[in-house]
Formats: sequence, structure tokens, C-alpha cells
Amino acid sequence: MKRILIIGASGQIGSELTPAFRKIYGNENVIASDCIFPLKPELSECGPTAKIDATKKEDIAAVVKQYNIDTIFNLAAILSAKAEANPMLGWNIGIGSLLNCLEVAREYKTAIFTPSSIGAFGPETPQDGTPQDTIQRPKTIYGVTKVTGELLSDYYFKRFGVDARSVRFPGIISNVTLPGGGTTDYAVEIYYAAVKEGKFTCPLREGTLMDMMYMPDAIKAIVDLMEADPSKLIHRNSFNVTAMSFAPETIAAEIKKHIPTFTMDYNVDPLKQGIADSWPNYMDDSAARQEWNWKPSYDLESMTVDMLKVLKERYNK
Ligand code: AKB
Repeated sequence: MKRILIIGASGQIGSELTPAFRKIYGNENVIASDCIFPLKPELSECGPTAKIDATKKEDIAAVVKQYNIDTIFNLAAILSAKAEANPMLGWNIGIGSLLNCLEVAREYKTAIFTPSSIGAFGPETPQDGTPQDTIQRPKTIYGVTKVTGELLSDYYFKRFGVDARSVRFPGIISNVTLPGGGTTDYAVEIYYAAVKEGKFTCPLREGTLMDMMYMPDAIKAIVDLMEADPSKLIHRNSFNVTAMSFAPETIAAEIKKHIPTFTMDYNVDPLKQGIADSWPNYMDDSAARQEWNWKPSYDLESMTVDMLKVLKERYNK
């Protein structure tokens, strides 16, 4: 990777991936764009930016051509719970932008990364130790776009030789940009609430297990996969990756170790609960470990220490 285009640079992943890439590959080689949210000054002032509506192929092609891009990061998506409220929007953003990116990648011979998700699985999928290759019958529009995206990306690789790669991200926990409209968002919100208010109302039932990952590991997964030797990749779209799996009461107990007065109660959101219940309890990510040496650095304990440190400093607590 030498010249990179990030579509969706203002989002939860993009806002941290962009500076991380600029550090590795040079400010001038990473072009940041987002058509939904304005770019923060941290992103717009220290490297090139572009105006791209990802649902318009010509917008993407023009920037790829202008900057001689060799790798596209297509992060445009509407998360699971939000997409249920507007399925057509979920489909148009998720698939419209992906198809455009794949077509541009084919035409201009770039590589392309598009995140998939635990949302690509459904209730018929084995939930414990979810295999790399297994049943994928999601019941959300988000999941339908993710499975479609995986299939399309593999199709473009096999049919046209497009270097398309992807990981199935679990819930990502971060402290720069909040997610929005996801089923796993509670695992981010709980830290903010613990630091700011000392209490949290959880939208998911006790015992709801899901895979999770701290943002530095998510960035590492993206870099490691995209830098991996292609001859070692048996899979491409998309690799299971995880770092930890926990239920709400477990993360609450971990926070309580640092903030003993912290309390949590429950007010279950039926939409989010239904989605969470259809997703894996924990995935088997051995294919990623074998094919490109995937290994996360953070577990629940070390992530909690770091999250609370950052947020306490930010909010003077
Ligand atoms: C969501 O909850 O929708 C996302 C995801 C797991 O893909 N965070």
C-alpha cells in the first residue's frame, strides 16, 4: 500500500484508521473523504481530503485517478439497528458504495478493503466457536448487505483478479468517535456513562454474549491483512477476527474494579436484543491466525484500563 483512499473517514473506524495510516504511509499518501459527516480538523488539516459521494461511481473514480490510488478502504455503512429502521438506506449505502468501489478497483487495478461483521451470521449459524466457513443466513438488512458484500468481493477477485480482502469485525470499542446505531454500541457507551455518570442502563439482557475488539487491534487487523502475502491467503472475504467475548454483566464487573460505585441496570431494547441473539457468542478466528498471523493485543482487562484512563483524562474525572 502506497497511496490510500479512505471512504467514510469520519466514522468510528475511519477517524482512527486515517491518522494511523498517515503515520505509517505518510500524510500526503492518505486521502480522507466522508460525505455524511464533516471531517474533523485533525483529519482535514494534516493530509489530502476529497469530496466523494460513494453512491456515485464517478466521484470515486475521479479521486482514484487524481491521486493514483492503489488501495481503497470502503468504510461506508449504516450499522445494524439503524439500518432496520431504514432498510433501503442500509442497502443503498452498504451495497451501492461497495459495487462502485469494486468497479473502480477493477478499472484502476487497486486493492480494496471492506469490513464485514459478525452481523453476516444468523440464528442458524453455530453460535459457539462459529467456524470460518459456515451457514450465513442473517435476518437483518445489515447482515444481508454484509453477506452480499462478501460474495461480491470474492466474485470480483475470482472473476477479475481484484485484490479484495475483508474481516468480519465484532463490536469495536473505541474512544475517539462514537459508533451509532449498532447492536454492540452498548459496550462503548458503558465506559462513557461509567466515567461521566457512574451508572449505565444496558439495552441488552444479562448473559448476552458477543465478540468484541479494542480499536487498536481493529486497526492492526486491517493493516496486517492488507499487508499479508496474497499467496498465503486461502480465504479473502471475509475472515473471522475476534479479541474477546463478554456479556453485559462481565464488562460491568470489570469497570466496577476501577469505579467501585458504578452501577448498571437493564432496559432491554427488543430490536437490539433480537439482533444480538442471532449473532455468534464467540467466533473461531483460527483461519486469520494461520493465514496472516492475526493476534490481538488487548483483552477485556487491558482494554478497560486504557478506556477508563483516556476518558477520565478527557472528562477531568
Ligand atoms: C453493529 O453492532 O451493528 C456493528 C457490528 C458488529 O457490525 N458494531
